[in-house]
This record gives sequence, structure tokens and C-alpha cells, in this order.
Amino acid sequence: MIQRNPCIANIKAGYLFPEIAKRRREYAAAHPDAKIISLGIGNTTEPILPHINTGLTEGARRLGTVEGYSGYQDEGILVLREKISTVFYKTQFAANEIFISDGAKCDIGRLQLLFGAGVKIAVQDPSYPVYVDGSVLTGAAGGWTGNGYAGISYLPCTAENNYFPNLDLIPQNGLVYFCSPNNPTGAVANKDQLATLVEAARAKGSVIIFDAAYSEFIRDPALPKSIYDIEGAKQCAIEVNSFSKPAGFTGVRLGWSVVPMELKYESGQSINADWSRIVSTIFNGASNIAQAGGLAALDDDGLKEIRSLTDFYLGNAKLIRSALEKLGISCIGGDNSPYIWAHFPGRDSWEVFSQILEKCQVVSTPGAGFGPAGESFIRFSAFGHRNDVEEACVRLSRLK
Ligand code: PL4
Repeated sequence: MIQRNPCIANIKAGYLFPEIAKRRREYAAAHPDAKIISLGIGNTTEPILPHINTGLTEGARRLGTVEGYSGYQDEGILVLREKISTVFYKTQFAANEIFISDGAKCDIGRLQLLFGAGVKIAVQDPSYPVYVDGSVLTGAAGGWTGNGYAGISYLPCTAENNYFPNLDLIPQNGLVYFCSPNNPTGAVANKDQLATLVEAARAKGSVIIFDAAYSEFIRDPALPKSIYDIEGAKQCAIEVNSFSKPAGFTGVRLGWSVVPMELKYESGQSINADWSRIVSTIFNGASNIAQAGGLAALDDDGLKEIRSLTDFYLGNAKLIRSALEKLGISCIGGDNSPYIWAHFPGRDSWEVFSQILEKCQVVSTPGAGFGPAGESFIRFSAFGHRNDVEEACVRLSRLK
């Protein structure tokens, strides 16, 4: 009989977000009258705004015409790639350095094909689980040790280091996943910090995969929205980004990755050329309708809508953070990011998750699901309808 891929056996049962959804379903089944509010999974709730939505519907309409029809567009529609370079990177990238995807998570999963199972991995701890789980699935990390996966360098991000890790822990010739604004802590690295990250990666011959999925939530103009705001990053970093959160495209599916021409392996070969080969081999491009919506999102009216949608979620974040702080719970995040990271010292985070669900009928995300340093924290997501968030804030006072 065919054998199971041993890497799958290495992965802990249950990916974090389906596990939370399962616990919510179980609670709902046992309490059919409960009106549960989710501040758990970071899933957008508000309708796509009119200008961007017209981009999507127009894209669909054009497909029904001879002049407007288009088929496969493997690496993405050229004008969208050019527009992304203009809007986000001050035109510093050519279209062939920008690859349109069906979302940041999908590219995070595929990017490891560039480096193979032997590559050493470092992640911020806590971090978005896909970096670690994806590494286990490709064989770059081993089995669960009881406190993390074998072969992963966890870089703790705690209050003591102001949520920016000790870069001495970055492996030689490895892959470093870095997310800013950070999921789950909501912390945003400043320019000096990112400059030290780039310097450390270059000194160690490592590549950074910089996840900027929440960059449009940054309001402080001094904070960098892209790793390419930093000198030298083109030689050591790939950036992934997404329309999911800023444009409400979590269900539409559209993102991009930047793989600069300057980025090379030790052998001097081009990482961009390999990524192009991988994308054209195992990915057939994002939906042309989604890309039409993406184009609309990046013109003047679309960018205003992105601002207004992200402002709305940041408004939710402010309410949640202030409700928690009124209870004396220490928090970070929520000001330049849609996540609030709340500390419950000495407590087991799954146990706090259950307590919040039972006392408040509010779903959150236990910090331990994001890595060992997430223990005793809870992540609250600001994605929700305003009346639900207001109601959740009232109910959270039951935690007193
Ligand atoms: C639940 C740092 C959320 N089922 O939509 P994408 O693929 O363009 O982007 C996904 C993504 C990428 N990078 C970061 C993210 O936080 C996310 C989305 N994360 C969350 O609650 O942490 C949604 C999670 C979804 C998932 O597994 O991604």
C-alpha cells in the first residue's frame, strides 16, 4: 500500500483556526440560545465598498464580451503588477518582480519550494501558524517536542524585548519569517529595527519572508509599511501581501509576492527565475475577476475605500482595547493593526479562551496557538460588525 507522507504525521492534529471554529460549534450546540460573537479568526465582515465592488462586477461583465474576454494570466495581469509597484513601492520594481497570487497564505505555502526541506527556519514567537505548519509539511521542520517543533528557531517576542526579537538567534543560511504589523501581537517594527533585521539576514546569508498583510492598517507615518523601505532589503527579502484585509477580499482571494531580481542563492542563481518557474508550473494565476477588483482598489477612489474600511476596523480595535484596559488587562496592538494582544499572566491561554466563551459568549484566539511565547495571552480580532463589537465589549466586563 502507498505510504503516508511522514511530514504529515509530524504535524500536530488540528490547525488552530478550524480548532477554534470546532470549539465554537460545540459551545453553540450545548447552548442553542447563546448569541456568540466572534473576535477570534481574523475574517473580514464588512461588505466590499462600492467602487471596488464595481471593479469586480465590471471584470465579470467584460468576460462575457469578445473584446473584454481573457484567459490564463499565470503571473498576473500586467497593469495590476505595474500598479502595485507604483502604489506600494514607488515604482522601484519591474512588473516581472511582482507575482499576483490568490492570497498571501497560499504564497507562504508555495515559497518554501524555493529552498527545499533542508533549509533552517526561524519564526517570530508568537507568529501566524502557517509559517511553522507549512515548514513541517515541507519537511523543513520535524515533529512536535511538547514546546514547539524540532528544527525551528523560535525568536521570542515579549514585553521584555518590546516585541522585537533577538536577531542573534537567526540561523546561518536560513529562512526567516517576519510579520509586521504582527499577527498576533499587533506590534509594528520601526525603521531602525527593520534595518537591523536586514543587516542580520545579510550577514548570515539568510532570506527574510516579510509578511506585510496588515500594512494598510499602519497609521503612524514614521512606521515602515514594506521591508523595501529599508536599504539592502532587495538582496535578502521576499515580501508577501494581500488584498484580503484592506479591501475585504478574504473570500475573493487576491494577493501578491515581490521577488526582487537582486535576490540570489549562494550559487549566484536567480531566486526570481526559480519563483517564476514554480508559479508557472504549479499555479495558474488568480481569478481575472479578482484582479479587476484589485485594479479598482488601487486607483484613487479605491484607495479612499481601503482607508475607510481599515479605519472602521481600527475603530473596533480601539473599542476592544479600551474595554480590556478598563478591566486592568494589559494589552498591546490595535493602534496600527487589527489585533489586540491581551496578557493574562500565569494563566493557560486555552483555559482563558474557554472562560471568555463561557462567561461572555465571545470567541477569541488563545495565544498558545501562535507559539510557545503566546502562552498566557489572548488575541482579540477587530474584524466584526460595530454593534457586535460594542456588545462584546459590554460582555467582556463580566471578566472582572
Ligand atoms: C484564517 C499574517 C487570519 N483561514 O487571505 P490571505 O491568504 O491573503 O492572507 C492570510 C494571512 C496572511 N498573513 C497573515 C495573516 O494573519 C493572514 C490571515 N490570518 C488570522 O486570524 O490570523 C485568518 C486566519 C485563515 C488562515 O488560516 O489564514
